Amino acid sequence: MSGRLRIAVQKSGRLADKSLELLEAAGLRVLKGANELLYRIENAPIDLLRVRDDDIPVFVGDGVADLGIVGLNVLEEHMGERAAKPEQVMNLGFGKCDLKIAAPTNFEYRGPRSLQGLRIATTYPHVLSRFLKENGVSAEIVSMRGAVEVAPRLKLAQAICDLVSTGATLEANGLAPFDTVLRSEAVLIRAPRAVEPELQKVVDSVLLRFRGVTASRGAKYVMMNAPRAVLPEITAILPGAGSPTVTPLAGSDDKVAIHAVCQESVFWETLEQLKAAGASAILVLPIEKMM
Ligand code: PRT
Ligand code: ZN
Repeated sequence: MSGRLRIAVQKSGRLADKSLELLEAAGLRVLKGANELLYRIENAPIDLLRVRDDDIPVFVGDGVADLGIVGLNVLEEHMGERAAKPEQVMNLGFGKCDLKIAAPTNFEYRGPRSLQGLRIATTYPHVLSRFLKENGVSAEIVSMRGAVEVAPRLKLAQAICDLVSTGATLEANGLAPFDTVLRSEAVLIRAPRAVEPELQKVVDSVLLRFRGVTASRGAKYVMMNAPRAVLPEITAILPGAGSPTVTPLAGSDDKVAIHAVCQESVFWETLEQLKAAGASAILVLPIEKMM
């Protein structure tokens, strides 16, 4: 292929903007040209193949694209279908939703066995079939293309298996969630065959930068001064930090400066605990890049 790496992304929909934001955050400048199918990356030999999300595992599996950004739900459904399987490389932290079993609110659910012998409507027949099999349940799967939430009202099925994020769609249709079949988010996938050697460097760099972007999201750099004696206590309070950097403070024998990268949110409560433990001059800074 033409010396340029191809990344398949959703053209429009729930993952489209977030995928472009991830690329931009990784320093890849997206040129939105007249060609609707292909966008070019200005500062790297990369083209974005803009397609429907359902086609992304197919293109990446077949090697038409080298990488792809797609919901785990779509990837898992595809895995039941095709011979050429893309490889799942990393979770990307956006597009989170759950594939759930739902039914009219008065349904008495006592675990997957309650689904025995029922008709269940879904757009995810493979994932649902795997879930039923794993739980030793036999039920009839009604495969639909969309609007699954209306199936119980139309007496097409007694239960459904569909994506839920806020739950508003279920509620509006008199349904309630009863079980989780799959927790999903956007994932990066890779073609099963190797790319040209000079493009492998581009792949490595994209992976490294995506890891950096996802790791630095929500991460904070925390600095403070404290007596050396309370160091263990302070380390225990800092959320999701590895071992902090500790440096002596000029003109003080027992006081040190403590610097740490916190992977989780740092709340006011945390700062109050640090202060109570003896820390002073506490600063919390956002992290722009991480590698
Ligand atoms: O056109 P194309 O085929 O590319 O897009 P699409 O219409 O198939 O998919 P799209 O854009 O709707 O979603 C793309 C991906 O976003 C999905 O495959 C999921 O990985 C992820 N995602 C995250 C969601 C949701 N949240 C979500 N809430 N996909 C769909 N929904 C739907 C759900 O199916 C249900 O109809 O939203 C409704 C429920 O939402 P709540 O908030 O009412 O619970
Ligand atoms: Zn789709």
